[in-house]
Amino acid sequence: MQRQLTIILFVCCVVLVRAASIPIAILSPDFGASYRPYWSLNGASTIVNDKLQLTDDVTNQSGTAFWTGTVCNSNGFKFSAFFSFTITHSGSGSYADGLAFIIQQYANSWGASGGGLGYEGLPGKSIAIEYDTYKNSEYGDPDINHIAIDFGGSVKHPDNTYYAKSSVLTGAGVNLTAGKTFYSWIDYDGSKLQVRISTTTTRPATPVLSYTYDLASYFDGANVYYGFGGATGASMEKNIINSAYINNDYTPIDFLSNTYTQKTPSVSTTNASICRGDSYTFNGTTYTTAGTYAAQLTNAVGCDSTATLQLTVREPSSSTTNASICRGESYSFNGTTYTAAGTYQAHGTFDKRSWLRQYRNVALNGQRTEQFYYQCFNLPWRKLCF
Ligand SMILES: [Ca+2]
Ligand SMILES: [Ca+2]
Repeated sequence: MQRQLTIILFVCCVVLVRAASIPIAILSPDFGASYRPYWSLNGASTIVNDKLQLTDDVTNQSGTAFWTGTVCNSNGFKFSAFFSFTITHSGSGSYADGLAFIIQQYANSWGASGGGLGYEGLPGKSIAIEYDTYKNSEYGDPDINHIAIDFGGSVKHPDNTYYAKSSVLTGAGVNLTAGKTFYSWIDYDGSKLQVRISTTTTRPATPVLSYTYDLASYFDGANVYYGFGGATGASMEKNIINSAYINNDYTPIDFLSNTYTQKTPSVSTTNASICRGDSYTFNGTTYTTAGTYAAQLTNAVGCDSTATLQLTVREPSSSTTNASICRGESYSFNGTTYTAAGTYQAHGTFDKRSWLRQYRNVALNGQRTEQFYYQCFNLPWRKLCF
């Protein structure tokens, strides 16, 4: 009896620890062939060994990479991000300058090298979480090992509420200039933006940086691009992003409890056909020619949605019926009765069933000569051509 009970408990435990699969906005476990097409690479950025190399270990480099599709953070601009990065330097000189996680309005820009971290000077509204390995006193850097939040393309730190300095990071076991791989979580719950970092994939309970800010008001509901920047200056380092997981909701990434899948893009396709001369109205626009037309819409949850119309135009068909009658008789053609000689035209939608009836009537009337001119026609039982 004791043996049987033990087995039942084991089965229950297996069910409880099964990982949930969560669709997220950006899934890039690496930057290889399956994921490379989703990234826009700018400046010095390139893909090396299926990793995103923002800069090589050479001087005066600047590079960024952004997910090519915009992301909608409609629910109070909440988001959760997780990424892995590696910073190495082979020489004896100091590390410089660092890398940054960036949210901005453009996908094809990159900022200044050196202390600019590939972020400084980006146009429009943006925020960055920087992982800074070089002390730039002119920017208010506290040391060579700090994490900070930046706004609007500026890497200046107004005060110490914007950064976690080296003593905080070393307290979490993190030295950005140790040549190691790190794992970082950035979560925004609609009020507080928190940054966690570790040398393992287990999300730490305590953030190293917490900053309260109204990002929904700052970005004013705009869709944004997510990506990374990195830079070197007179000193250098290799800045590598190994993986990136980003969701447009507050869903802290937890690999112990969950697995992740790519969320289906919000797109739809409508196939329609019209006769030449007719028109088709799609999302408020009227089309008369064949083509593929895209409309950018806003879906039910306030996010961008792409609707595509694939419109084909059917060419009109024509036929000629030669008929003869004796004087005093009449001839009915497409619903109209004729008694005089002449050429008459009728326009309408070709109806296969009525044409078939007409063809059969002629076959039964041996006294009249009638000819039908049609292109090939697929009858239910055979193909006829005239
Ligand atoms: Ca710096
Ligand atoms: Ca800094």
